[in-house]
Amino acid sequence: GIHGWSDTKVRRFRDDFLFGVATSAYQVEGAWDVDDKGENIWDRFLHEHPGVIADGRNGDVACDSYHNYQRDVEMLRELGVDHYRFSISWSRILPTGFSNEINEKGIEYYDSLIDELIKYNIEPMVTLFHFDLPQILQDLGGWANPLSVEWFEDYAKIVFEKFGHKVKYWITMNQPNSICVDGYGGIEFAPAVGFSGVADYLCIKNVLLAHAKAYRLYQTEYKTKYKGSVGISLSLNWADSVDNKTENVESTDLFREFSIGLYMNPIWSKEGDFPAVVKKRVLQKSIEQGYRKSRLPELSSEEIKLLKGSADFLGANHYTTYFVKKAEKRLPSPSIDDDIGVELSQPSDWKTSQSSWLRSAPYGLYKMSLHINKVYDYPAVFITEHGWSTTKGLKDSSRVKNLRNYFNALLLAIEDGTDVKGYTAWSLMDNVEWIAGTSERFGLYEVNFESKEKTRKARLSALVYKRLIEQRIVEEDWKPDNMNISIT
Ligand code: PNW
Repeated sequence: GIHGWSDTKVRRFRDDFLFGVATSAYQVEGAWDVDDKGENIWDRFLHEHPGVIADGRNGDVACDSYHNYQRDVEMLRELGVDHYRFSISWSRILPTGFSNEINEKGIEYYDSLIDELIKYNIEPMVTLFHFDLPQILQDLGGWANPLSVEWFEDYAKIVFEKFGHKVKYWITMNQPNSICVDGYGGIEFAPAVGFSGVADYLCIKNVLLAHAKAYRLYQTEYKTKYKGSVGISLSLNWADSVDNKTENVESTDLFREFSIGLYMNPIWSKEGDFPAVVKKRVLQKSIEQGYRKSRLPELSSEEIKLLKGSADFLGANHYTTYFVKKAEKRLPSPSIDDDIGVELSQPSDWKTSQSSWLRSAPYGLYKMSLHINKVYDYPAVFITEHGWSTTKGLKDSSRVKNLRNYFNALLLAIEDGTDVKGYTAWSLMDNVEWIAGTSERFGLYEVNFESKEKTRKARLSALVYKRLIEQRIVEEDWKPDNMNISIT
């Protein structure tokens, strides 16, 4: 049943529930051209268009984690986390994008990081792809080229060969919707193709197939030996109708099919394939627009089979909730926005963060969980990202409040049957927030980007998270001031 939000029961995270923090390669490593690393699409995009970055700071140096990984692991030990989610930079280990040339210095870096984690009993959770495609592969069309599926499989094979014996948790892709809808549909995300309604759909198909190929590769060649799990991280924000007008309720259903179903159905639905309503809608619009067939490419029956069941867990990146309303104006077409035909908003009384798209709505995590359970029959879930942005400063009470409220929602979701294995906070530390540069800070640790050493300092939220991991409850009389911990 659904619980009230005001009961006083103390809920607790199971002892085997895993707590961690996350980062990604481009956002923290720096050393963009050090030790033979190849150029990737974020290097190229921000070098060519420095003006798009809010504060002008790109990932050339970032947190310099390439040289500071021991300090990073020290912070993980301070926090007492069970796992660390980081990503491997494809072009750091394969400078040509292809597997013909392996950069041993790149391999050494990840080896050292992984060994340091294992030394302190911290489980590495490795993302294979977090937005940073080798530029040379982009020049060949990137994820719009169906051959990208093979390129990714080759890359995954190298990674599994090199690190498979040490890593038990794998994530193939981070947020296909960001990769495709933002990067191929839009222009504010590398590679900034800007061909919405066409390139985004080609990309989604190939990214999902590449994921599935890597999953099958692990299953056939490594699973028996190494016994790890392989999942994919999807952007799973919740969406509710702005009111109960039929047209808005229907638009909300459609929006969920395009933002959740499009990525989940091929892997987790009984029938497999893209959602029928999405296929129908894009086909109809495409024909009206004079295309010979749907702009959304089909999945063949083999592809449907390959994708179905191709994940050991669902990596859920959850940040916020939106209200949905049927679009009043005609949107530019073709585009995925026009195919969906909605307007999104957030109520003004939801607490704001430093990011325009991010307001606090903890109930949305709860409702998202119920939705996933109902539609996909209680899949195993790992929260692979959840976070909050602020400005500089160590007293991040808004992050602490957001964290605490979402943990209460998560505990309710678990009580109602959601199979959540763990939680991963975004992020361990401030980093390069794509085109927001360092103007939006997501870190539990603050990074001083002006300093040569990129000094890290614990924020209040780091101490609160540490305490929560120890206690495994969200304390009843919790307030930053009466927690008996202080920041210096
Ligand atoms: C994620 N939204 O992106 C990415 O995986 C991280 O690399 C990024 O730093 C982090 O979240 C914070 O932005 C998102 O609009 C971007 O809901 C946008 C949304 C969610 C996640």
